[in-house]
Amino acid sequence: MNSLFSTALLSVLCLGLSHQVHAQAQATATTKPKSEKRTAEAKEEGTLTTNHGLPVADNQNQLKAGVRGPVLLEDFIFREKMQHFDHERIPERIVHARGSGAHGYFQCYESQADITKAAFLQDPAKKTEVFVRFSTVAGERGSADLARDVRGFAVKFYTKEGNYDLVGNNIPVFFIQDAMKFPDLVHAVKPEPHNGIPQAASAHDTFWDFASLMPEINHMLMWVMSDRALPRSYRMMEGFGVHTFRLINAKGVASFVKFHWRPKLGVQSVLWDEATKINGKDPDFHRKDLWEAIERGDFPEYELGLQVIDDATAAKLEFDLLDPTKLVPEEIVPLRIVGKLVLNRNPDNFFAETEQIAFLPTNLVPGIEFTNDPLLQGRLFSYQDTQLSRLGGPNFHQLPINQPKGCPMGFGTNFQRDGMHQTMVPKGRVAYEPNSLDGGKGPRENPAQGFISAPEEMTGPKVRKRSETFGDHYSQARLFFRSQNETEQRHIINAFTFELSKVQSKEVRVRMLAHLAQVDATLHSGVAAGLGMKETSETLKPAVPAHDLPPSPSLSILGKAPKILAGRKIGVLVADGFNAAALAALRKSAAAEKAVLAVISPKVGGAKDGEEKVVQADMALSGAPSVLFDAVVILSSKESSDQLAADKTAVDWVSDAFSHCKVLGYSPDARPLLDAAGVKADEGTIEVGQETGDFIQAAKNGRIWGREPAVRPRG
Ligand code: HDD
Repeated sequence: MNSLFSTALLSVLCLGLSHQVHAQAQATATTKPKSEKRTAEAKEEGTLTTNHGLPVADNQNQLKAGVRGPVLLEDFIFREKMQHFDHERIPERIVHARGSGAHGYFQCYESQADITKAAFLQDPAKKTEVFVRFSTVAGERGSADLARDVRGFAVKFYTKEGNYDLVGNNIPVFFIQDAMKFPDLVHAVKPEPHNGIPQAASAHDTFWDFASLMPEINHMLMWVMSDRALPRSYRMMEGFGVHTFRLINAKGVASFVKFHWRPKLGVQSVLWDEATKINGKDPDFHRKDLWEAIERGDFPEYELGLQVIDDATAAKLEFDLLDPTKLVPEEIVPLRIVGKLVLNRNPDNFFAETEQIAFLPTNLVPGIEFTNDPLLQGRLFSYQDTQLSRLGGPNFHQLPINQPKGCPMGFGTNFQRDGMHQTMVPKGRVAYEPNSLDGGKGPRENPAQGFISAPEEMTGPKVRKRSETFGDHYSQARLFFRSQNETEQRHIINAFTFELSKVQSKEVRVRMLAHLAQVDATLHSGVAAGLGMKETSETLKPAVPAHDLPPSPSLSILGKAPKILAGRKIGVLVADGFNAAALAALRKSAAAEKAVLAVISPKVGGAKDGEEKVVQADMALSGAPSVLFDAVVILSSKESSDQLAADKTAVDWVSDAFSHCKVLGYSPDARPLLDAAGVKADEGTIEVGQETGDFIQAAKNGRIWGREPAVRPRG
């Protein structure tokens, strides 16, 4: 029987199965009764129904005129099911469409009453529930995690004074200074409208055209071209409130504040070449990493740091605190660490929670206020507005994930009524205030506890104008670039070169080079050389030329990388005849360091150790490229190493690990594979047997950056 015929016959047989057979099969597979004496009521309990409660007898077949006849329009059970399905999707977020969320809590270390009256920052014994959503910005909902992009870091605190949302990013500055330009920025970076290309990428003409015409973007460009835009994990990423906010204490004293999240695991990034490969082999890399860490009880933690700035210090800063393209160096205002955020529970349902959560920068609590930052001021309108179309009306606060569940008053203790998707049933005849008919039982305003905006003086003419104090677009870009070490600077140069190489308009490339020349001569010459462009870039005469600021070491990721393996992943490639004792020793050391170890073998069924015992693999070689791991080990016999040396997938596994500067452990017999992969001995290539100490120590120190210029000069 040929295979086409047998498949066809099989499907006919399957279609012929009666619904009873299906129902029986399902009962055995999923709902096997615990006791033979299953009662009629118990069966009723598990009965599948329509949305209106009608029990469904057959969930396999439409209603037809004869078993081989057409479907009847009257099949309301089918129509209801299909209609619900047809409407399952809601509009994706215009930005930050792709995200991943988690529940957890926030706890302050001590009362912050001296600077703010916010209730969730007062009592160290109190845990405040939170939901956090991490996201990429430009890509659509189905795009890949490792795009070169900013990451969203949005935290909803369910406080007893209502929800407080800190809707931040993993980069402390922004592309533009005024929200008026936000739609233009997003249109420029999103896929080009005529052909919808490219997805989740800034490397195209419209983004760089816009960038080259907006000098205020230059500081942010340094960050997005740096490895900050390629996080290793959401667990290893900083977060920032970006804008300057105001804190107000109970006495009414106000100070400026910048919010920072610091990951306990330190900041870590991947290389651009790794990012592009991860996107292909494991596009959910970040989402899976977060989910799996929480599932195994390895709860991501971040500390909340505040840069508190009094008015006198603010007046001395040489830039305007209201300008969101500027940061306050930590060397000038150090962080005050005030509490921790722990993510300890995965969502039960992605759509209901991660997709339907609505963050609003207007969700404030007494003790925290806005400033006049013109980017923030525009956000105050945009988020509430976008939820109306995304979540279908003004009652999105009633969705369980958006309800202010920390607040004893609950939601809806006011006289707002009706609207699409109203799920409450307000009682009584009174829906207004003041009134004399509710007997004083209805809600009333409360000046003692309610939110009162700090009485800030407002003066000035009505103007559409940018403040001159926002005029310096290059000094902090230069500060960032010059605060990076040589490796980090090389990565920035390579990123600009890659992105601008994808730009077809030469005029745009020339304009961008002119900006880079203002930022730093090495940056400019590196990118110009990478592009092979000799055009002069001397033409730009900025209104405020860059001036030198003292470097800020805290801006370098590598400068402050912790020497730990916690939360990192070691990939061990095992092939037949490998040394079982070495694997056991590696497992033990990895566990001691709180690292995760994954065994990879040519086949997922596993490999035989030297004693012929089969050890199961966690992943097969073809689905587990070395880019998924932070450090790698190869354990094999001489014979299996010879075989792998002729297998391109295995050779790539090793040569990628080497050229991505990873620490590489190997059993002596694995040498032929290493040679085939072009591995040259250095301090990061380490023999592993029962003794694993040197390998672990080297892996804790991080990548072997000294390798990079020779093996991967273009990134
Ligand atoms: Fe925004 C979503 C962060 C500027 C308009 N933004 C959104 C999310 C984050 C940020 C993390 C995703 C929230 C979630 O997970 O649901 N946005 C920022 C930061 C900004 C910023 C840190 C600058 C400092 N955003 C910004 C401006 C505007 C918007 C200037 C418009 C005036 N942002 C939106 C939006 C989104 C959004 C269109 C899309 C989905 C949503 O709001 O709920 O309204």
